[in-house]
Amino acid sequence: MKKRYLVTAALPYANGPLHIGHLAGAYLPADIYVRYLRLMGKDVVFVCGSDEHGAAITVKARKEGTTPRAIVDKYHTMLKDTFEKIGIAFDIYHRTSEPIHHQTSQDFFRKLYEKQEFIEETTEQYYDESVGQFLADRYIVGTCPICANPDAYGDQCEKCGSTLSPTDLISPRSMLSGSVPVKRPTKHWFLRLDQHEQWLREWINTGQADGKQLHDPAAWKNHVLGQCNSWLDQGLQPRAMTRDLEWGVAVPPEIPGAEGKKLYVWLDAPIGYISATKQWALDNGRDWEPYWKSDDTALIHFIGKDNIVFHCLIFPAILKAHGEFILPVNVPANQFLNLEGRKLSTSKNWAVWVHEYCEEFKGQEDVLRYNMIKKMPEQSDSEFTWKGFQETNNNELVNNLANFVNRVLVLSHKYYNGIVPAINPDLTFKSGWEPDKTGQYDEELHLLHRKLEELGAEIVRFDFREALGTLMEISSAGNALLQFNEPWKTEKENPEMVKVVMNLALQYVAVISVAARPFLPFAAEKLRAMLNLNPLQDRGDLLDILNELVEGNPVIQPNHALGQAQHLFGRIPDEVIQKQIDKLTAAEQANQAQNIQPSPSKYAPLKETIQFDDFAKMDIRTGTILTAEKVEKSKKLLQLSVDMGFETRTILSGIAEHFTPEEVVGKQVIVLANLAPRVMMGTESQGMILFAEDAEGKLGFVSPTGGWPNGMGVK
Ligand code: B3M
Ligand code: ZN
Repeated sequence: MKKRYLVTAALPYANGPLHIGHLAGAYLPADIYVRYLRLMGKDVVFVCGSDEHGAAITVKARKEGTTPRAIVDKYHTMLKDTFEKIGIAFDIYHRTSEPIHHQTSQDFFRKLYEKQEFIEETTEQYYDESVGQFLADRYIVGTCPICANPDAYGDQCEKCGSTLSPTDLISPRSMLSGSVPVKRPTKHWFLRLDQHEQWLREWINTGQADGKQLHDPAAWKNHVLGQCNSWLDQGLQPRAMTRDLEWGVAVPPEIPGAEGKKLYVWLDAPIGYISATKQWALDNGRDWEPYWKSDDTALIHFIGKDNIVFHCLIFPAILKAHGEFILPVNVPANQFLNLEGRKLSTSKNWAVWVHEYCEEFKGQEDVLRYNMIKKMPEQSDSEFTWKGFQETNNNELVNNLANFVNRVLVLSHKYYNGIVPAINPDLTFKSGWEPDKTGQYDEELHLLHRKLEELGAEIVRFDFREALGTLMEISSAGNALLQFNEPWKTEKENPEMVKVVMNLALQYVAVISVAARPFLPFAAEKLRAMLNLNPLQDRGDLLDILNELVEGNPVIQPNHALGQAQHLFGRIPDEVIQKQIDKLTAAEQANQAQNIQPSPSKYAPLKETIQFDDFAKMDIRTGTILTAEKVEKSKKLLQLSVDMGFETRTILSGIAEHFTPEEVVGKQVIVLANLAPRVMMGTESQGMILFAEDAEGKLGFVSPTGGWPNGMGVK
């Protein structure tokens, strides 16, 4: 058992608002986990903050004709405010533009530099002569070599999902000026990830490093381990940890060649967890170091699945290379949440923005939390629909929880003037846990104790959907307790038994007022007020009631004066839901309007004019496909062997969704034969096959007529 916990949630880029996918992916699971630890009296620090560097922010600043500072100031404030409104209870929500973060990151870089954890390499990078700036990955766009998407980024093609590097792009152009970039030598510092591959593989799969058992791999999610091992199986390569950028954490100036160089955002951002902890310690007169350097600390990162490699391989390598820091004991990454059958998309405004929700559903923040937990993509992607949101609210929060609480308070005021009745605990009644089960007061309190232990175990193993279900089981059993004993009928003839039933029902409500806290923090506060109990301290409150229940003692005492009943949740009418669905329809129509090409609509816009010399560099040949097979773990790729006349080549082509292997074997094709080879899914692809693509993205073969020999030039 660890002495203390340091829990992090992924630092959101300060270049846009929060949507429900972010909430369900990283922030809500982290909040539930931390709130529970606090209720159990654990020493836990929960850190997050805005990720304010990286090309995504400078690109947005350029697009909006403003500065990166203005962008991050706007969105940091919005993000911080949204997290507060939806009840994510960080101990600190920091930001990486703060000086303490720059200092911390630079100290980290110095340490790795002094320990020779970097190799210095001068490589050819794209440079925009018209702007006078080297181009980071996101600043370069061009044609994807896999699917021929003309607007692929230098690091990723958003159309086919391939991970690219800038030199893979065909006809690269600068995002800054649209001009064709040139290559210039530039020096960067590469972290020797390859040197960490061995211990990372062992640590991920056995939990062991430096002869110590640091974590239990059985407690890690399979999809997390799977993604890490597929990266490890491809072999870890040295990775540049600096960039030529204007905005970011400067490479320590005393290091030769540091001029104009900034830390790669994925080096400085996770260090943001450490600088946030340092700031928290300064703000609270605490010592930050035990939370990051003591083996008694459990370090846990809550993230979405697109950040797994950075949190399970790259950041641990950086922490270990530094030498003074602990490693995470778990990284329970969630999968993705989809919206009305589609992937959430910031750029397409296909999203439910949390700040808009908090505006339009004021006072119903817990309803969104409840729905996000019910639909939490813990092991696989899941789906949010507004209809489902309405049904869940009306059938579960209103008909089960709110209805139960209201009945108990109203009847307690009706029969006992709002005073918790003293009872004879030996009287029996009908238990609410199963039909025809005789209930005995002490035993029922022990049953509540067991349910709370079950709920705790589910939270500790990150089964938050299960844990929410267990909470609602308590409410359902409470409803059944009333339903089976019908106090409204039996109170006259059997008042003493009814006192026991109503007292017990009040124990259920008091237990829920604490156990609901991690999931429904606002409702928990309302329940405390209805019961006229002290507000939760969020420090051991659940541990206290567990200690009472295990002894068969009540949680709310006889003769205690209750507060007034209030409606915990209200029904959501169809028109409210329809309004939200209309908003999404409008977003979809706006997208379609934006995507409609200017007429003639079926032709792609011409690219910018090139010189003959540009074309002359390309060596295009005829070839014939000899064999074709699907590439394991790739939806897009076929691996082809192509007879080039003068040799046979292996070419990976992103056509698996267009043609079966059988359809392409024997086809004569046109091949861009002098395209730099590149490794994809572990195989080197030596060239690119050209296809025609129509307005709907359908591909067609392009080949010379009349059985042309292979290897012949195409001019
Ligand atoms: N901002 C990426 C993201 O928002 C990045 C997370 C950093 S956590 C150190 O997905
Ligand atoms: Zn592509």
